[in-house]
Order: sequence, then C-alpha cells, then structure tokens
Amino acid sequence: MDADYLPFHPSPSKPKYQAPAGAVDAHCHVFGPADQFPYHPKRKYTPCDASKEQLFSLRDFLGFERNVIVQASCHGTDNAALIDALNAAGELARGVAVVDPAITEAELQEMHDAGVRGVRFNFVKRLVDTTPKEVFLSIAEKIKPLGWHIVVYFEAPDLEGLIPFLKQLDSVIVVDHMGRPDVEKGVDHPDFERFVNLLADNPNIWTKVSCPERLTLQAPDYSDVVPFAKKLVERFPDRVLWGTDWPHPNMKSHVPDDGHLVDVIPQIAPTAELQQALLVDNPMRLYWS
Ligand code: 0GY
Repeated sequence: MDADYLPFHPSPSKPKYQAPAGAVDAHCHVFGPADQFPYHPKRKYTPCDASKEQLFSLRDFLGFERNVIVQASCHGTDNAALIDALNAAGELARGVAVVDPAITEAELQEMHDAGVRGVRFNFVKRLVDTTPKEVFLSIAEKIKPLGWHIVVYFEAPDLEGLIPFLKQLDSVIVVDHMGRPDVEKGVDHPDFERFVNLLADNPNIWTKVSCPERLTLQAPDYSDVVPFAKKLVERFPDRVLWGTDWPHPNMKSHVPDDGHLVDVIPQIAPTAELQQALLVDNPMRLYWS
C-alpha cells in the first residue's frame, strides 16, 4: 500500500536551537505500521508508516523529552496504534484520541490510564466526512468527568461558522495549527484578527503555533508564517503549544526538515521565558498535571 503524499524526511538536520530541558513536542502522530495497525477503510489518504520507535528517536535527536501524540484521520476511531505508542512511552507521552459517540465510560477510563487527555474534533472537509454537532456535543459531555480537553482542527474560512459551537463547549479547547490562516492575506487581515479575538474573548481557548510547512507559500523558508505564530505567542504566552507535526501527512509541496522546523522556534518565541512557557510549562500543565 503506497502513501499518496511525500514521505517524511529520512535524515533531518540537527537543530541549531536547543530546546529547554523537558521540552514537549505537542503535535505529532504515529501511523501503523499497517500490518500491525491497519488504516481505516474509509480514510481520505493513505499515510506512510511512521512507527513509535521512529517518533521516539526523532524526539531524542531534536532534543525534546516528551510527545503529545494526536490521533489522525487515517486511523478513524481505532486508537490502537496511539494506545500502543502511549503504553511504550510511559510518562514520556500523552495522547489525543478520536472517539465514537458510543464509547463507554470504561473504554474512556482505559484510554485515560494509557495517557489520553483529550479528544479531537476534525472539521477539515478533505480529511473527514461531516460529523453532526450533536455528536460532538455528546462526546464533550462524556469526557467531562475525566477532565479532558478538546482539540479542534478546521480551516480559516470555517471559523466564523464554528464560533457559536466552540462557545458551547465549556472545557479547554486547543485549536490546531493556529486555525490555518491564509498567510498571503497578512497578519493584520480581519480573518486572522477574528481568530486572535476568539482567543482574547475566551480564556479557555488555546492554540498550537504549529505547521509552518503547511501554511507557507515560500517553502522551505517559513518566514511568512513567523508573524502569525509570534503574534499568538506574545499575546497568549500561557495558552500556546508547539509541535513538529511529524510525520507531516499530506505534504505535497516539499519534504519538511524537522531540524529546520525546530529552528523556527526562537523566531516565534524570541525570549527564554516565552520558550519555556511554549515548550515546557504550558504542555506540562495541560497534559501532565
Ligand atoms: C495534521 C494535519 C493533517 C492531517 C490530519 O487527522 C489528520 O489526518 O490531522 C492535514 O492533512 O492537514 O494535523 O497532521
């Protein structure tokens, strides 16, 4: 089974930037291996196998200590590969699952024991079929006793329509990849301002300042994405997370070098204090406390 996008970088460069002790890569995935953990029959893309061993060795190579592993659409609601990776990592990883509304309390507790601390609601139309909002709301109710948060993934044009729904969720919400702004429009465009205002008005909403490789128009130079991430880090220093997004599913423009992605961090978080919050204190508070 061949992947339908570019493979991940086989030998990323060693980053020049040294992350603080205890740094967390708060957005990455494991895929398969397919012979052990098959992909979902209705998936919208077929990924490259990306094992837990490869993820953990990248973590060490980049100078990070922990991972937050996020269930991706290609595995549907079968979280077996994620749970397997969490069990192998012990205290060094936490997870975000995608669950079926019929999931039982016992199954949720089992996931919690393995290290899951959130569920992901995916609204990206090229990745998933539409899920009715009531279904998401029923999952949100079910996870409440566990104190989990909700990760949402959507694209910028869909934000306006989603705001009333987001406001209905009374748990912590983490928005993937800065709400995927159109960087060509510039950091002062009303669309990005809407996103910034959403965070300003809702102290329970966090965001990942991740995935310049998907947002840039000038790969592999990500400088056009920097002002967006920097603005969020400086304005909401205690509600931002950072992640590699390894193994970068669905990349068609270029193969991102993970070392290069790490080297973007001091541009978006220019002080040691901001870096400590972004890479250590915020993810530890959300996933390990
Ligand atoms: C990401 C991005 C993508 C894929 C998924 O669930 C997924 O399949 O999240 C994407 O294609 O933008 O966050 O890794």
